[in-house]
Amino acid sequence: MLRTNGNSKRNDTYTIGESMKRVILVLMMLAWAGMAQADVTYRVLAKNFDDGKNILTLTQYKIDGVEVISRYPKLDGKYYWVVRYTASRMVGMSDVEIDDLIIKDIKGFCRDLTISAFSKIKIQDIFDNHMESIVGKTGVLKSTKLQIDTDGDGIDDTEATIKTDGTHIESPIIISP
Ligand SMILES: [Ca+2]
Repeated sequence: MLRTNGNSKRNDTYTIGESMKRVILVLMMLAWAGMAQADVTYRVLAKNFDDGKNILTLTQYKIDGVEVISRYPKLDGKYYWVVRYTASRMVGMSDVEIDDLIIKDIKGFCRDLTISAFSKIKIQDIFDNHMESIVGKTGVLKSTKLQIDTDGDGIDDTEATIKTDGTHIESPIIISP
């Protein structure tokens, strides 16, 4: 049927092209949203000297696109975090090794920020949604067991079942060969 109508065929092709474009656009938006909303990014803003003794790196961090606020005054309107390096930590290193050392430290802080952001949301979720049945639960522990070394040879040989009233029952630990 399409073959007999050139216009119809062209319209179908056009429609498929448009919906493909829409799918690609949606995928790109999802990818962008994913990148912008669930990550920690860093940008090294500057290197500096501390009274000629230490090298400082000034690094800006963002969690989900939101700047991480620090106690330092802003640099060009940006918050930054400082790491200090002494010569002794960098002596003998190549330029690449020095870069790697600094980036490793920065990524360590990114890791801390990720864990902290994750924990903050997760703990709230657990508290709000996964502890419905804990309040009101009751139970009892009548005794508990201790493993002790009665002859002082460094190997526990006796198990004591102890109670809150000061009584206990001892039984030997059978060590299987
Ligand atoms: Ca023993």
